[in-house]
Amino acid sequence: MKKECGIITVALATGLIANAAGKKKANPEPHPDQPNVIIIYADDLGYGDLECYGAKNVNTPNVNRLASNGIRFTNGHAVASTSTPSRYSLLTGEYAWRKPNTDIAAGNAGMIIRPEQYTIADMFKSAGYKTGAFGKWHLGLGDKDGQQDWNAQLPAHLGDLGFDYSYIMAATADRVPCVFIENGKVANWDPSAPIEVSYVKNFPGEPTGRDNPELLYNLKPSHGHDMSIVNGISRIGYMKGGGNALWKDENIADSITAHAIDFIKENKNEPFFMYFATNDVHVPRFPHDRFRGKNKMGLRGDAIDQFDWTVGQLISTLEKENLLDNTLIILSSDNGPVVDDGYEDQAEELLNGHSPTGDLRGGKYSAFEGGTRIPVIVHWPKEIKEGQESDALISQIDWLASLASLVNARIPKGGATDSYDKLSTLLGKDKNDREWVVEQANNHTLSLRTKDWKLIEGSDGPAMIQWGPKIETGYKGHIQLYDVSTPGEKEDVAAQHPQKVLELEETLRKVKENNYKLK
Ligand code: NG6
Ligand code: CA
Repeated sequence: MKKECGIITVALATGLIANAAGKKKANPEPHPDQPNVIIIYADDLGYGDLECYGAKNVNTPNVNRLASNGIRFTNGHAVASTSTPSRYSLLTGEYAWRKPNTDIAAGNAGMIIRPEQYTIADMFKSAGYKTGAFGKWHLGLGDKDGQQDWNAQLPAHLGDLGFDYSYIMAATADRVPCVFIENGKVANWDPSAPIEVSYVKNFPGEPTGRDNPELLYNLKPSHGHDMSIVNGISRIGYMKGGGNALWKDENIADSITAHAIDFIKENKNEPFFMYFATNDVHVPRFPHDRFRGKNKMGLRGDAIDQFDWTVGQLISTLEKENLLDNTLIILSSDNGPVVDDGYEDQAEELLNGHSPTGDLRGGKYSAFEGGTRIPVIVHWPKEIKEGQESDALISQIDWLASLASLVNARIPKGGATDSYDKLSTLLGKDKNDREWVVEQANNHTLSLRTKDWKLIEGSDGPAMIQWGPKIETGYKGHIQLYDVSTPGEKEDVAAQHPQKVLELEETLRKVKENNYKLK
């Protein structure tokens, strides 16, 4: 069931704009000059993984071009150091830690954002935009965990969240089901191979990575990822069937890019919003053979190069359609980088001096900066001067409200409550720092980050990730304070600055209780 009340409220709130005579009239039509908006959201791409952020061993000319013709942000933050909570927060404007069951989702999780919740797609739709989502979803589908019938239309999907069109992977490439879902149905569904999925037990007679390593002709796991085998790669979870609908990892980037290009072409005459979430550079890294084996860092480097190619395809489509000038592109990542995240892809051995986090400490999963400080590039030739750099403190939590301000959408009461309008900073009109940003680590430790300081809550987690990746978590049994005016979080200075600790602790407490509003 679609959110009837929500729609009426949004339509009333946003459909009224002043006409030339100053009278209010209902106007669902977008303004003819409204820009298209594309969020290009990479997966696990680190602060140091792009040439324009200092990386040496990769080829990212297309991303570099966006940066040099737009704004490169050096103090941009994702909301969490893993995918599901980060994406939840970006898409709803609500911190994931306020809501249970927003941790890394299984491939058969029920839809985490519920239909009645307000989303960034609802916001754009209310302003007359066509909305599309492509690539990695990882926020569940269907009404209940594990109850999906993958052979029929799913009862709850992105169409219920404001997306007119979607072509997505249910979770991640390392989680079953390994099929694309188009508008809530398995794309290219194969009646001869009905799909079954379980995260509890295997289906009789189906091979697994654990029992049949001889079938792993593309990639072997280094930790975990030893359940069902699809395309010679074992995954997390069990699945049966799929037949022609099963993806080939080497074609994932091509496939989501082709669908996104079609969406751009089909909607070139009206403003559109596109959430374009790549599978790159998440594991299993198995890019197309145009890229595979080409980068000296091996598959992780190949995946970064493939990500850049994808960006180039979108840019050249926009150029051909004469849309580039009035399209706002925001390029970023869902969380910080990880090197070995569970497959023998030699990412560790072949780094060749490359530092995925740049000079930040920690990485994906962690409470340190490497977990959440990510590249952010904003490009909009019509409105943004080229060659800018901004060190303003910004967070992805604010993108919903900022973009609402851009397209004159009014957010209904109770929607996107943690998101603030920071549009002028995002468009480079000022360099005002957010007063603070809140960040969530894998074990739910929260940090409060200001321009100069970072407070990390106490927690009893281990100092290092325990299951494989060699990453410092940033967890300690007591509060830590770092001076982040220089990178690296080298020394905990909580003892030297008790007043600062108290002040930041108090702010974080109020944010948690939801009674601290930004100025
Ligand atoms: C972990 C997976 C890791 C990755 C991560 C989610 C294992 C051993 N590790 O549990 O490979 O899938 O979840 O990554 O299973 S994220 O970027 O989508 O948050
Ligand atoms: Ca991720």
